[in-house]
Amino acid sequence: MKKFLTFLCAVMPVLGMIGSAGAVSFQNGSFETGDFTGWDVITSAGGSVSVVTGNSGFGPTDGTYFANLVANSKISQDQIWSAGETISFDWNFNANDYLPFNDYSIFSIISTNGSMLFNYTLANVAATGNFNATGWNTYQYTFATAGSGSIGFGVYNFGDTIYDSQLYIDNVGGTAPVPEPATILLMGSGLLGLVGYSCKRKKS
Ligand SMILES: [Ca+2]
Ligand SMILES: [Ca+2]
Repeated sequence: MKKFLTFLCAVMPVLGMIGSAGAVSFQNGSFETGDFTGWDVITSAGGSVSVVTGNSGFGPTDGTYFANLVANSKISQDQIWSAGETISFDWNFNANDYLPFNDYSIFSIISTNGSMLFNYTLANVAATGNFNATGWNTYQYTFATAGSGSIGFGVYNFGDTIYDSQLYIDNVGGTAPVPEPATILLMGSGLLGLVGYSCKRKKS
């Protein structure tokens, strides 16, 4: 038993380090507080946001609530991420307009230094169809390099300021990177070294 405890003492700090290399952790990523606690909200030109239990026949994909973004509005959170980390979210674009008024919705990542790292159109009226909804989809994004910045979702009017389209968001979260074989090897040899060290100390 004592030996096992000694082993645990040696291993725990290393296990701690594995998880602390900068990981995305969304606050209130499923909007289950019933409001936008943890989120930054920006609205312009008739835009509005709300947290709802249902809209236009759609319910949440996780829990009781989801975010409802209308017209010109955006929600975001500042995060720190590590290379190989994946974030995931559910989205549903409800096009409440007709072409050529090509309202659109985006997923964006803006670096802390202000540069746009990723700006992706989730859907627009052209792709969805006049007055159509995409239904719920899941989108995943994996960071190639470590960094920090603002991760956000937005919906925008195009060509007019009426017939406001909507973007629904739910179940926003991140998963830790899967260690590469080389990393596992390194960690393994590190653990062996630590165990060896604790054994040596016991003998002397
Ligand atoms: Ca939810
Ligand atoms: Ca519109």
